[in-house]
Order: sequence, then C-alpha cells, then structure tokens
Amino acid sequence: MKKIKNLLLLPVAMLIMFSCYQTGSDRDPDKPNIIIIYADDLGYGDVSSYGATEISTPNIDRIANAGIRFTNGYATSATCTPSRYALLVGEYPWRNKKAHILPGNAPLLLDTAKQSLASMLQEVGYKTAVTGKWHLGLGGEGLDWNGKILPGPNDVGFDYSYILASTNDRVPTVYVENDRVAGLDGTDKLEVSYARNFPGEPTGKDNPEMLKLHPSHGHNMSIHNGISRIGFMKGGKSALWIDEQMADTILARSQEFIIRNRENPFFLFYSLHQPHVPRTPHQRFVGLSGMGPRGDVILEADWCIGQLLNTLDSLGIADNTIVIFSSDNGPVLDDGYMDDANELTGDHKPAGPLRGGKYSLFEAGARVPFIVKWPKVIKSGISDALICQMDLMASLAVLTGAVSQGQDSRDVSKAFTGKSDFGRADLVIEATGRLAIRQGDWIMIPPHEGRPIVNQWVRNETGNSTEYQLFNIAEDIGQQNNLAEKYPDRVKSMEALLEEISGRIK
Ligand code: NG6
Ligand code: CA
Repeated sequence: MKKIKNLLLLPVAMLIMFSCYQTGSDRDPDKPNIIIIYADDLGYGDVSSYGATEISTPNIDRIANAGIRFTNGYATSATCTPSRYALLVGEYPWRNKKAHILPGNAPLLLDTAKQSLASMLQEVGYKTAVTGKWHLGLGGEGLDWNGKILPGPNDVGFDYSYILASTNDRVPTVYVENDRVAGLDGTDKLEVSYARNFPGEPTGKDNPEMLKLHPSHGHNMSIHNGISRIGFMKGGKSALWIDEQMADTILARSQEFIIRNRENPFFLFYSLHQPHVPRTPHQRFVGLSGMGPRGDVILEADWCIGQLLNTLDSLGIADNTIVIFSSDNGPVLDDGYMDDANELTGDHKPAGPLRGGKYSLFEAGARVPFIVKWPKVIKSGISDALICQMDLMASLAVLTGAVSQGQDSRDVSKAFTGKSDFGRADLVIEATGRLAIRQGDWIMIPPHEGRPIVNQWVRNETGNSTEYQLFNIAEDIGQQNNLAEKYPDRVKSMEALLEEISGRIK
C-alpha cells in the first residue's frame, strides 16, 4: 500500500519540479531573504557598536547585537562608485578604467552582458530591488532624461529600482523609478549638462542669495531646494526631489518592496544617501545629535534602519533574512558644503581609531562598519576575519545555491556565518586610482605622488608619501609606525603580490 502511495506521489513531485523548471522560478521558502543596507560615507567610528560614544545608533546596534560584527571588513575603495561597482560585480574596480567617481550624466558603468550580484540571485529565484543612491551611471552617451532611461539597474538584474539618478549633490535632482524619471511632466523637459549652464538659470556661484546651504568648495552650479549642486540642469520641476524628504521616500519604497515580496525570497539593496553631502535631515532629526547636520543625518539613517527592521519583524520574516550593514567608503567632514561638520563634530571620531578617511589609502578610507545578521543561522559575535564587500557575491552564492562569476569575489561564507575566523588572505585597497595592499595583518602603501592632505576643506590624509609605508595593523591600528625600513623583504614581497594581482606596483 505504502509503495503505491509513493508511486502515486512521484508524478506529482515531478510535475512540481517540472513546473518550477519551466517558469524558471525557484520559490524555495527556505532561501534566505537578503538585504544589504549600504551607508554613504559612514566611518568605522560613526556607529556606537564600533565604539562611538558621542553618538548613539541603536538600530545599527540591533543588527550588531544579533549578528556578527566584523572588525576587518572593507569596501574595495575609499570612494563611492568603485566600491559599489565591486560590490555588485564581484570584481576589483581598478580592472575597469571607468570605475571612478562618476558625473550625473555618465552612461551605465556596469556591463549588461555580465553577471551582477542581483542577476545572480535572480537566476535562483529571487525578486530583486535597489532603492536609494546608485552612482553607477545610467543610459548611454547623450541620454535624454525625458524618455526611457536604458540601460539602467533593471538591465543588470534588478526587478525594481527607485534610485537617485546619481548622488544627492549632483544633478539631476530627481528619482528614477525603473526606467523613467519619477513624476516627470512631459510638458516641462528635464535637461542636464555637465559642460555649461542653460541660459537664464541661476547658479550657486552667481546667486548665493538663493541658497539656504552654501558650498565650501565646488557644488556651485545649478540650484534646487536652496542648495547648489555639481552640474547644470533645467526644467523637470514636477519631478524634483525634496532633500529633507529623501530618507522617508526611499524607506517607503524599500518597505513596499519587502511587503510585496514577503512570501518569496527577495534581495534588496537599500542604498542610503546619508551621511553624504548635502546633509539635509528631516525636521524630526534637526538638532538631535548636537553635532550639526552630519550627526543628525546619521541618526536619521539609523532610524530608517530601525523602521526597516521593524517591517521584517512585523511580517515575521526576520529570522530567515540576512541583513548586511556596511558603508561605501570612510568618513569626511567638509566634503563641499558649509554645514559646520568640522566645528560641530566635537569629541566624536568618525574614523574611530583608524587613520585617514574618505579618499585615503590609510585604513579609514576603505575599512568600514560591516555587520551580518541572520538569526536562523548565525549566532551573534565579533569576528576579526578579513572580508570585503566584493566577497558578497561568491559568499551569497554559496548560501543561496547560486553560481557566482565575480572574478575577484572570494567565498567567505564561513566567516559570514561565524564558522571560521578566516576570510581572505589579502586585499588590494584603492583610493582615487591609487593602490595599496593588505596581506594578513600587514598593510603596504607604495610611494604615491601628490599631497599628503586632500585639500584645505577635506582634511583627510591621502596616504601619499615619497617613501614605502608598511604597517602591522594588529599592533598599530592607527598606522603610526612605518616599519618599511625594518622589514624591506616584506615590503618587496607585498609589492610583488600587488603586482601579481593587479599588474601594477602602485
Ligand atoms: C567629489 C565631491 C564630493 C563628493 C564626491 C563623491 C567636489 C568638490 N567634491 O568630487 O562632494 O560628491 O565627489 O562622493 O565636488 S562619493 O561618496 O559619491 O564618492
Ligand atoms: Ca560614498
């Protein structure tokens, strides 16, 4: 009797398998949801779970308390576009000559024929979305913003996208939903130029009386919402965002995506715009940090994260959702607007114990908060394993049954899940086109020409020196002790390793 029953069940099982195969959908309820929460310019020391005492980030700490907090987690780079490229493609950004900070009218940087983290997860049945900052280019050369914006995120693996066209300090100051500018009225054409202004349009340079937030350097071109930006634009009035509402707008789109997909595996790349300039907290957060706008927007971002976590809790899906929290590069205070970040930061140390910051080859450039939570599988803890955002692709492939084609992405899933203290053996670090290398506990920065400090506003150290620099960061986390003269053989072998990986020696 039992045998017959089993025989009868067999065709049913085959039918289910076949129908899954046919539709290409693999609605495995056991596949974990994946959310990457990606801050913009948030430093290693900006989060209370990483030791900040002057600011409190209870919601990021919620992730840390339930997950693994990595002390040696890196972006590939000390600026935005390259780090995002590496995260999404699983490839070192310096392999692509165009992977530098992009203007707002740059063509899509990602190759639509190449696998991305999002398309990799689509292949195993995930619904995918990106919300918030993109900064990876859109469309082709000479894009008309009034028509379909192709190719874009939806052509590299995202089923849904609701993004800032570029950055919050670059034109056009509009959201792009899937392949169109959201809310654009066809009778008021949106025009964008990075070469010249449109006749009669005010600029921050010529019309400072129109500004509520003044630039300190750069950012003196087209004005929108009392803030002048990088680049020129005209028209598209119905579509222009309100900076102070950006956090709520993007959060709402992110929550809607989660709710729509609560019953199937989903991947959300929730890409925050905070604390990048211009820092424009919603009124609810103004003055809360006592540190001015930079502190206030960190609290705003933390609140958004709390709301997103609450959404998972209320849907009952938090247990099998992997939440990864990190930042695209290290911190900066005055990055172009007079928001008193230098004056008001007080005793707070955005880089924590690390040296440098955004744009820097020193540790604070690319070493960032990096937390992974997955209640169903991961016990909470702290890990010193060396891991990089570029490794998400290969590691999430292992955890979801996908196949990663990211050429530099390493499977560090055992470190992610707390089963191993070992991540990768080495990592090339990039800052504004310059390279350095980490191997084990050692960092070697080859001689690089140029200024030791970015400029008079951005006071971060660049890492440039005429000398080789070698640091043992297990003993000297602040990189104060250059050991290059003491260990010339190590300098040589690390230079050889850098050349082997990158084909370059600096
Ligand atoms: C710089 C901008 C800076 C910021 C950065 C990109 C000036 C003077 N500085 O060129 O404000 O926009 O680019 O930041 O324009 S990132 O986090 O997106 O890489
Ligand atoms: Ca950034």
